[in-house]
Amino acid sequence: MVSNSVTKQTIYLKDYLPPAYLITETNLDIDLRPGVTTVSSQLQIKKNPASQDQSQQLELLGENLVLKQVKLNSKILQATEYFCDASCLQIKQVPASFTLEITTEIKPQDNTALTGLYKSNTMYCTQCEAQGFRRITYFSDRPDVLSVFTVTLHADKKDFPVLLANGNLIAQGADNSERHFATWQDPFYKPCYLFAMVAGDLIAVEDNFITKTGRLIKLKLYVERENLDQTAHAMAALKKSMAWDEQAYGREYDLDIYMIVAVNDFNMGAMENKGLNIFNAKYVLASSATATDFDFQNIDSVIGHEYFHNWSGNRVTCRDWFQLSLKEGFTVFREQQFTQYITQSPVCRIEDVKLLMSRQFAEDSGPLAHPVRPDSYMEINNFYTMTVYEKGAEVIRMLYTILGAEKFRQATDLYFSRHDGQAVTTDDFAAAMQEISGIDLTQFKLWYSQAGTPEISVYESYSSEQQTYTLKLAQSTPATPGQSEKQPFYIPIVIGLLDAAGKELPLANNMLILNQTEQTFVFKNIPVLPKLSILRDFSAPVKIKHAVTEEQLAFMLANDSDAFNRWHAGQQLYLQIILGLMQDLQQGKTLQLSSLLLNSFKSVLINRDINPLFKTELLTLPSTMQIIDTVALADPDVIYAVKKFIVTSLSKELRGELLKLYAEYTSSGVYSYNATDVAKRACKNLILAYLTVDKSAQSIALAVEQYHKANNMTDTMAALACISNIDCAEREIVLDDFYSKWSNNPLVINKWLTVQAQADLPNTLDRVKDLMQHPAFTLKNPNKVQALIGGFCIGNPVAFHAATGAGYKFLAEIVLQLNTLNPQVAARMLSALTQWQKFTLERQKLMCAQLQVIQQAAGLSPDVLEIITKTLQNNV
Ligand code: B3K
Ligand code: ZN
Repeated sequence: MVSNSVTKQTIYLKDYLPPAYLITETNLDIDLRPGVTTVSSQLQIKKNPASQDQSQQLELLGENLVLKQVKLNSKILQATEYFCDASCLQIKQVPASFTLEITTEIKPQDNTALTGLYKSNTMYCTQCEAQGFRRITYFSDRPDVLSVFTVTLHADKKDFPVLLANGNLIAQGADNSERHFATWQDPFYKPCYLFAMVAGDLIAVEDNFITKTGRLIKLKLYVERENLDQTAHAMAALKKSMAWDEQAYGREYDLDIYMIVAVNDFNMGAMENKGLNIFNAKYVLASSATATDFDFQNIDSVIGHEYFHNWSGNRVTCRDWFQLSLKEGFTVFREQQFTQYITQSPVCRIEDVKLLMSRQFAEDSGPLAHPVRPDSYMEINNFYTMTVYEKGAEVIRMLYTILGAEKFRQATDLYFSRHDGQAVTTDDFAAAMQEISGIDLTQFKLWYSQAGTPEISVYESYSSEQQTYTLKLAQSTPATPGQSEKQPFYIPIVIGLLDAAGKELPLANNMLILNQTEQTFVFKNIPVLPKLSILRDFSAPVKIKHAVTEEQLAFMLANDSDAFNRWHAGQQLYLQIILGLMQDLQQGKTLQLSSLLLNSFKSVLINRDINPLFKTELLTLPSTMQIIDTVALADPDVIYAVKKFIVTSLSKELRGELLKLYAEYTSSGVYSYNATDVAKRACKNLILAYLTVDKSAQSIALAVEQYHKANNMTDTMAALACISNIDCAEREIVLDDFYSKWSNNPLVINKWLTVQAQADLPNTLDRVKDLMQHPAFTLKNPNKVQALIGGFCIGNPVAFHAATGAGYKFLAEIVLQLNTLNPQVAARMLSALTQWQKFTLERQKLMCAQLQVIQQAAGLSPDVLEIITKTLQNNV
């Protein structure tokens, strides 16, 4: 470990102990002033009867606080009666039950880490999950200490007319002629990570929701005045979410008011604070002029996600941070079900799995692989990962598949009622599932404790004499850091069998449970050699190893009745062809487009029975990241050349059909965000990308025409992205035009930054460097960093992984700057370098050199230090 870095201990799940003291009531008084903010707390504390700890010492956690005073049962403590340092406050001798009053000072205006209490432009706001509350006051900052909070805020009346905290407003008034106060009380016991407060000059859009028992809930969405016209979609999403959670899970909202505040500077998407969600403005603000279809869809998902946390997270919370997936995996699954319900499209599942396959699979096979329930962490913020969220959701989905909808619902009812008001574990969740289903889930729970993506090898045989079809499945899971040996998982594998005409063969049971290393399943009365459709709807987060010919894949792409597997067969087909062409290229052969690919692609393209949104998925090649994950020692330049060859060839061969469909899907009507129009726009814009790949004058004209005619942001951005990939005179003209139209809307300008960062041009890195100097950019705003730096380093793998190593050097410099400003964002950007072992040896060397530059820098945050150390130490 580097000695000059901030050291932080590794915390282990096995060391968990219940808290020695409980804080039953928390009264906070927060006096917001320009120089210093004073936080006075009054805590009712008592010994925890469940704790074995016999000592009478109380330890509270703190960070970046200036302690002014401590009182125990109204008596001021002398410095000798307590110990206080940068990270804790210890009181040596406390009674079994007492009142503690603490006064601390903080400077939110200097807080660029955006955790704890900080300022976003002129507004004060908070982010406490996971461990931000300790940056506000000394506290038992752990999720299993639940308290009733009463919070009084004081601020200048003119600059901060709106003062909000969790729960209900119970008092408000003037402190003097310039300052005012508001007192909020949240009657529900909650851990401090769910505390929130906001003070600002905001305006609220209001609506109501009537619950299933007839209670009237006031809904308030707070935004800056100029954004008032961009709130309708978010409000509608909230109402849809509330209704869905009642119907799908029987969950009713509990407080009388639900507030959402949109904030410009926010480290992630949003936060589920009790009754007062704080949102990244990106997931609230939308109008047809400013937001793409994708933005509208994200708003539905994120609003739903945070709302669903009110039960899966808030009413029933986590015992410790190792249990994070208890609330996140389950809530992502609930959000996925909700999105499926509102869109009714197979594309939902495809999108979820694409994310899992391109990002989580990579994480699971890299140096940072960890179980859904990690065993240890140095910085918990590094564990808000694809594994905890997305694989965690797949684990819940498998339970749903195994139990069936009805039993699953009974089990969640039991879980919610049994653990309401408690801080619990993933074992408690599984216990409810086990009790209702009667299935022993001991082996299933390995999904929580074992990291790595299982690989399932498939072997088939058929006897026409006996009319039996035999399926042999073998599972193995590669070693991951700290886990060299793996036990077999309990895996639900949903299958179908098709005859030669593509018709389903009836099966008594289409869900196989693979729970041994090897298993054989025999199907009787199968009249013909069937075609296997395996892992339907992606019934488990595994990789299937099955030797299938390109012809078979083309057949499944054309015939499988399972939409997901139809898409997956297409992806496998593209992948096999891409891998073959990559070999040809490396052997110096001339590339040739396979007629099978051309014909399969064409038949999907011209098929009138396929919904255009589904068609868009079927016509999209696997992402570069996914191909990198499939091959050993990836060379992104080779992947790029092959993908380019395929897209260019298809575009050339099918230009007539593409142009015809492009015209057909182009609507001249008014913009509306509805399933039919969204589907047509998506397909049309994919076709535009195919058409413009030849960079011809005609193609440029087509994209420029779309850019100028567009009456919505989806079409505008799609056209801009195509033009921005071409080095032509029109490029700068439209980019300037876009900037001048939208320079006053930071969210829209972020799209402009991304489109340039993702450009398929040789000088993109220079452009990104220039844009960092542009007034539209600042490293202090996470959305801007994500848009420009993330857009390049994560969203443009070919340019980032340029053989010169310039992209790596660029990222290392940025990570070091961000390390001091905002460690969470620094760690997130660093993820682009963590997959170094997947690339060519030359690139590996260049990436490692930059990882070492970071490692040797002074003052690394625990966030960056943990990732750097594991990335360099763990050979996979
Ligand atoms: N629970 C928050 C994430 C907090 C991240 C802290 N680093 C948002 C969500 O998952 O709903
Ligand atoms: Zn969440």
